Amino acid sequence: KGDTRVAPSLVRYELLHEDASGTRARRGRLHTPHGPVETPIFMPVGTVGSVKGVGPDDLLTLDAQIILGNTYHLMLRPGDDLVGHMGGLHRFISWDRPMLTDSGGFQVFSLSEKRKITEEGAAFQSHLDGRHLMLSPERSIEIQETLGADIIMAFDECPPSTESRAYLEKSLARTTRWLHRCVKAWSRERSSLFGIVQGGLDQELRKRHTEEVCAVDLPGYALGGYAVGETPEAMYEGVAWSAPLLPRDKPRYLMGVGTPVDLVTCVEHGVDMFDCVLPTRCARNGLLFTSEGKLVIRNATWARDERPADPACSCYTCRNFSRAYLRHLFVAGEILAMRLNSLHNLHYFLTLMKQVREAIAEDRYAQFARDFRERARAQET
Ligand code: PRF
Ligand code: ZN
Repeated sequence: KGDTRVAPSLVRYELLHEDASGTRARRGRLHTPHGPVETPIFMPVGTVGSVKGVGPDDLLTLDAQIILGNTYHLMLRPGDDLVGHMGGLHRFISWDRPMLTDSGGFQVFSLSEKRKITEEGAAFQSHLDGRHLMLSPERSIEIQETLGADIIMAFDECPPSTESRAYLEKSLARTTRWLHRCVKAWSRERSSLFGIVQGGLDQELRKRHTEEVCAVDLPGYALGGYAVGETPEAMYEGVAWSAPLLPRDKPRYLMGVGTPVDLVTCVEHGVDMFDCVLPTRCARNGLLFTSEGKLVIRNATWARDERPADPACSCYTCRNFSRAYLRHLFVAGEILAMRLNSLHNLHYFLTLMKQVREAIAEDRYAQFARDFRERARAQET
């Protein structure tokens, strides 16, 4: 346990209701210094300090409750010292609702060409200008505290599942030592630290690491190491098995997930928080999530279609524009296409989570999830 200081946690999870229809789904509320977050929640990703294509005013209209930023990107550009100088990330990007930052380890491994991991941390070359840099547990916490997010993440390694068992064991033990270093470096002044459980799909490794991470009393815990190339079924099985190992009275965050069906299914297993670039990235590629399935807006089929992208949607895009216009904007490469598509997709994800919360509150989540998956399957064919 190490640190025995009694400090009031800045982020506090209130478990409001557990679904009584036979799932592990939970309704909760996360109290943060920038206000409450109703869970289960989807967090739009604002990697470099902007949710791509939409502004803070749009996010308020969409009723986004919390957004995510990335240590890795922001330390490279514009730099954490600059953001600190400008009064912190909230002030810099003009967002006064809750924010979470990821620790950077995962991004070093997915984005940086040359990187080397040691006990000290991760040495890497910037993917922007090739600068040699270092990210350690202490440095990651320092950067995240300078950025000033409400929730900050422990510095972890997410090893590829193709690594040997010997390597995975070594990596997990090191991630645990890194967690203890993060806890020691954490000032507890403004940001609340969440631990991250790794262990891939191996039940024994996952269980052991869960115990090591949860032995540290933290305001929340995350499941890392999922959605990194395994099939959705393998991920669901892993989450179904490992989410219940996390403490019931703390929020559970499944990192980097996922599709609408992923969200609905993992909520069923007791996950409270999600983040993913899917809605915004797909929007920029002209792929819209709708109540009728996925819609490829560039298709010539829509050239003269007067209907909105999703007739069942009440977002700004669907209330005002036809498929024909959205297709035209996309084909013409207009910037507005990205914004309108992003507004719609984010509205879809956020509204889905609102429906999820209502279904849990009304003890009908099992049926809700079954119906949702059934509809999704029918739309795929
Ligand atoms: N660790 C961290 N961030 C992450 C992941 C992880 O394992 C993932 C895996 N899906 C996404 N983002 N720190
Ligand atoms: Zn819409």
